[in-house]
Amino acid sequence: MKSSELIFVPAPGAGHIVSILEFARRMLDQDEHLLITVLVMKFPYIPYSDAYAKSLTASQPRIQLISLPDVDPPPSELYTTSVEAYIWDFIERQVPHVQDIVTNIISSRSNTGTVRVAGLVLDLFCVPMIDVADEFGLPSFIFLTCNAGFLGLMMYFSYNVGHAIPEFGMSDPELSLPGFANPVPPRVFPGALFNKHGGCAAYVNIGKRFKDAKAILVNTCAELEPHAIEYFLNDGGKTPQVYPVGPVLHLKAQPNSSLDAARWNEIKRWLDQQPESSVVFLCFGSGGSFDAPQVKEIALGLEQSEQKFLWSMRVPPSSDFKNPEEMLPQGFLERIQGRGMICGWAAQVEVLAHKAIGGFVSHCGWNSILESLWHGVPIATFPIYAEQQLNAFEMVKELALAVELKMDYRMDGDLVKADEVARAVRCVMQSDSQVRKKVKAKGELARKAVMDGGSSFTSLARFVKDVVASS
Ligand code: UPG
Repeated sequence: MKSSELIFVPAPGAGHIVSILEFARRMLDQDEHLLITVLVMKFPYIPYSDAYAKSLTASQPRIQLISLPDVDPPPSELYTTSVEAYIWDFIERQVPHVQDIVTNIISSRSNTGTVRVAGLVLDLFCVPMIDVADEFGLPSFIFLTCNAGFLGLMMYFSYNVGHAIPEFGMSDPELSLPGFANPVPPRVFPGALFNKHGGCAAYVNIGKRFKDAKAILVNTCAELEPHAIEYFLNDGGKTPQVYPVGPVLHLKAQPNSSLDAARWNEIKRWLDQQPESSVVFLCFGSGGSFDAPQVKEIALGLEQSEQKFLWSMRVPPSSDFKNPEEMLPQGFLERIQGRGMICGWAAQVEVLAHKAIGGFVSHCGWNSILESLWHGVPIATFPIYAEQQLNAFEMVKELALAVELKMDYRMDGDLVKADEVARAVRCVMQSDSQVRKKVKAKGELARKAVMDGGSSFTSLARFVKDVVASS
């Protein structure tokens, strides 16, 4: 019997690479004849992508990693004016290399005659590579590391936006987006949509290519986003075939060079001594950080809340501070001794699994949301960038699965005050709240979805069968 091979192209960054590679592993579990080749790119601002990819695939003989050659990066000023525009430009520079590698793979497989290349599985940022697949008559599949709500935004661009790049304004009227039950106010749109230096164009151009994929795999489950999934499965063929396959989570924390092992052991010992559900965890993703005035307000809010806390904090890339503790209010560390702990990079999935954690102040990256649901820990929303404001809106308004701290925070100019932080922290830590009950129930359903016979498990099995059958 011939084997089928899929070529995966993940985008760099913990939030993207970990879930797509975990998804690759789950696909292999479904079919012993399947092979996967992963093309890994070195992104200038995320040095650990390579190491992540290696460690995540080390024990998988049926996954082969190929490093894409270095390319001249886009000008660094572009990263300052729009991260999304920079990534879009960077990915487009990879296309000729992906084309060469796919050509080599196809010709070497046709020489042996035992393996058939079945398609490309692309991160959302890698949609320009749909052209490479088209050239070889191969199907492209998008593995969406975000949720079905975000798919709604992308499909809105796929179907409603013509050649000219639209302009969005914060005070524009609410929009009806595919998959959302409520109209969506532009103030919760991804910040890139308001960026006139290529950010909006990058997002819209990504969205416009979604309709060209053969299928879209979404890191969610029907139980979690019922309205959106129902919409996409029954929209009369407007959207490519959607497979909800999540939650795809890697439940073991990844080794990270920023993790201070000694400090981490100290924190674990401290957590072990705390009563059940008594500590609020604050963490803002692989890239989230705040300026000093915002750090001060969060610190004062934590003091006011009188809750125990573990706070993972980082210095903003452009700041003069060397150490995040320098940004804290005077005397804070002494005052919170025994009640609060500060760390840099945290082993987040381990923290959320710890019985002492009772609430999570999160930037609302989709992986963080899934991890917290998985462990039944309610979130207070504090989105920072990317599509996090939209995720916060979905969690608070659409699904009633989170406490609103902020849904529309923007780094440039907003300041969330200490009393708002204190209120949301107290609220998310309430032991008998409706939100906590709902989160626990949804978390259970999400776990069942990926078990043998569950909705996402079945959807993944169907995808593997469809891919193998059509190759
Ligand atoms: N993490 C840690 N320790 C930390 C910080 C993060 O282990 O101190 C882990 C966390 O457990 C999670 C991942 O890193 O697995 C972070 O993923 P996510 O919560 O999705 O946040 P980002 O890293 O910010 O992810 C990017 C985007 C986000 C988007 C996500 C998926 O910023 O908005 O939803 O990618 O596409």
